[in-house]
Amino acid sequence: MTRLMLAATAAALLLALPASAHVTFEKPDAVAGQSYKGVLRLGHGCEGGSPTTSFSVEIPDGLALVRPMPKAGWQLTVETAPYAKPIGAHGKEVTSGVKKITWSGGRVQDGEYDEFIFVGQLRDDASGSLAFPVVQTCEKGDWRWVDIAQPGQPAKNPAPLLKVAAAQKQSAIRVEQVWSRATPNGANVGAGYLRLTNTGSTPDRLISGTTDIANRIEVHEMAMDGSVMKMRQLAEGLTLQPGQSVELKPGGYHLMIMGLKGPLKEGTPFSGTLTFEKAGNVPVTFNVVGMGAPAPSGAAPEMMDHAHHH
Ligand SMILES: [Cu+2]
Repeated sequence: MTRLMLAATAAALLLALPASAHVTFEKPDAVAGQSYKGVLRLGHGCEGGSPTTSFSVEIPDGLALVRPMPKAGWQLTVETAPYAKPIGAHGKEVTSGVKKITWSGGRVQDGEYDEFIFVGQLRDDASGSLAFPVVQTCEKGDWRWVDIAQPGQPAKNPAPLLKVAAAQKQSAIRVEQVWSRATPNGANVGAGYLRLTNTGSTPDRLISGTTDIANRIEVHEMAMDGSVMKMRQLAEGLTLQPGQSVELKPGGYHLMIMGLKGPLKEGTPFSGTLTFEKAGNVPVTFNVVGMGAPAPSGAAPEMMDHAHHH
């Protein structure tokens, strides 16, 4: 047979299969880092209408902590293997888990429909299409749903695919009490204050900021220079340890709003963006209090007054 004839035969076989031929997931979309219930749908027997007597599925690395659902009338067996990397569960490190599930000894007639179910946890870094190769064994013959489509070449017997979307990144940095003071006409700098809390499990760093109403936002600290309190830019940014809460307040850490394009006016809030090493860009809105007004209630009390000289 020529290669062309083989291809034509394969195409004819594909066309001969009913539309529900493939083994597929009831829910083929999932989100990284979330739990997933996989329902694999079996729609037909093997060639010649032979009834299905065994169904096995391989679990890809992207899905961990897998537990299969038993089926009445079927014997359940699992194969476990070490994970490429451990995964945390209930405060413990889990280093191995289910890599293959087989339901056997049951019977699904060709004209019947059945489901094979498991649950698991998608890893945080799972992405793209995860393939779950399935072998469907019948009284006569089997179907191996193990093929992966290549560019320009559809899979003949496709493995069930689960499309995993990246997790929506939730910022670990909590920003509260964002405020500033009105500035006199002609002033080219202002100050910004707020409370930052790192609710995550890794350190992060406030590096800088931007706002439409000025050239840039810097992170400053007040420090003793001999007997004189002076401020200076934190070139490395302000580090926030996990669980740490830091007040940026008059007399302490503060944001320096550099190159004001106009005066800051009491009662006219302005928006900006703070840039963190890990949390990325976090939008903020500064409420502007009067020039001589005390810190807004809830904000940190002032430790001392200081003038900014830039
Ligand atoms: Cu400053």
